[in-house]
Amino acid sequence: MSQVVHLSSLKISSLEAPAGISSRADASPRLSLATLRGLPRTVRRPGFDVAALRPGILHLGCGAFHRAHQAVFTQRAIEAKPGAIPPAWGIISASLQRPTMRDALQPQDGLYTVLERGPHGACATVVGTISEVVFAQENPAALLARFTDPAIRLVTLTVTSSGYCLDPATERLAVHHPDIQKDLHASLPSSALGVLVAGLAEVHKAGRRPPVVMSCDNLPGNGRILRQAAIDYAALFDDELAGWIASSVQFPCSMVDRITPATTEADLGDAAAALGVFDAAPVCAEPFRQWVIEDFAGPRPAWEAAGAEFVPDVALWEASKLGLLNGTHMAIAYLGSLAGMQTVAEFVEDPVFAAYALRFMLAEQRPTLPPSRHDIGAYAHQLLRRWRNPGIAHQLSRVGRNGSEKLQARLLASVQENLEAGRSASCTLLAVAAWICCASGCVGHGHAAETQDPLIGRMQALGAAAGDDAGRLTASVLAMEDVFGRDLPRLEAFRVGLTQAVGDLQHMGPHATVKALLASPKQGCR
Ligand code: CS2
Repeated sequence: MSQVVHLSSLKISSLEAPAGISSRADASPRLSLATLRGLPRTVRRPGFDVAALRPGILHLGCGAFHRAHQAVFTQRAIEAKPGAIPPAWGIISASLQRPTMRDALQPQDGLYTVLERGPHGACATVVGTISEVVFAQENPAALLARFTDPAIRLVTLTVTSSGYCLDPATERLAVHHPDIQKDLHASLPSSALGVLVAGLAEVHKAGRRPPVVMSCDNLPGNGRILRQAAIDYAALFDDELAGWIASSVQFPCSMVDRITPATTEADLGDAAAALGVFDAAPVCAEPFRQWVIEDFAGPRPAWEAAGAEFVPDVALWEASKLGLLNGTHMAIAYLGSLAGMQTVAEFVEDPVFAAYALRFMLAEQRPTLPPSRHDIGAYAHQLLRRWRNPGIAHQLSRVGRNGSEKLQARLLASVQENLEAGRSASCTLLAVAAWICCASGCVGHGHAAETQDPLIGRMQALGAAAGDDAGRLTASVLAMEDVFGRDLPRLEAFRVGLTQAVGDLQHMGPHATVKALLASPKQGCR
């Protein structure tokens, strides 16, 4: 049973913890197997022998989301099967880009704290399922050796949509992507796709049964996309391997959900206060967590005992989550930034913006979902409650990162479908327009905010050339085929609506623009 601890501070600093380790690490004793037993009783500890845990999963991308989601589900699943001695399903987690997590977790024997923050308080749980962290760039050979260990039955990924190195127009591997090119010329790979295919190649060479490979990223049909990207990568040098991956490796799709903001200095302080020892890698998350996984064959943790659902097809869950949660997140990130706000909660506390978010979800995303018995109205209202959670300071700057790579699945697909069906898409057009204003720097009466995006240089140049001419800005941005494709910019209703929305945002600012939009006739919003 978890116990609620009222942690010293629920006020969140906007400062991200520098490199995950603070100077306080030197002064206090550290969270580790040695200090685990002495933790206060208010802290929930792993209900199994952490030191005896045997690895069964290799994970690529040891970020905050993985540690707040899959590692927690796995801990609960192991706890639900006390008979398995010594317990299996420890996770070997690979950091692909930075050594930060390896450096933070290694001295802690892989242990870290999840600070679960709800509206009425927080509780601290120490998670013990990460058996080892490997930094791929420093030690690709070690990572490959772990991959080919026959005990590894599952390979999972959280590398964000950018980590798949996809061509947005085709959703196939972008062969000329610098990370892919670098890997193709290196003796050992370090990109997610490179590591995955090199690992599978070794397993194939050894004539062994391949592990099940599961994407846990927010992409539509994430398993199918990953499977195709792995086949494309392998086909660059070995057709036979590509064929074996296509015929023998399972890539189930999955829908993952838990709001997990970046760890802040305040979180480090709260974790230390709850534990009485220093933890360099705490992660904070909302109480809600969901995982819907496409059925697959083969051994796995009893994740269903931890609340995961196994279903024949995750498409509906995926579509609702991407459209309603992740799509609205983008609208919130850019409109909220233009309004000078910092967090998702701040945005949905404003009644005008909250009404906009609801209309966006119910009138524009709902009609594009596959037919089902799911209560999408209830889902949308639950999302509003989750976003309002005062314990979670989800930074708009973080939610709005890499928008150019996320627009297609989260906003553009539904705009196109709605406009082609003759339905309204004005809320979604406004969200796309807000991204254009933020990324180009042409914010008019809105607040300027730093936007992180791989295309930021191109967007800023287009903004500088267009000045305050909304028509010119929109036309030049729509010519970016790698973001908008060819078909959508040809739709007159899209071009005209988007130009109007960019102009309105620049002249009236986000709040007055949203108010005016809400005054226009409603469609299907309950
Ligand atoms: C967010 C997601 O940053 C983003 O793109 O929309 O990280 C979101 O918080 C998670 O998918 C919630 O499960």
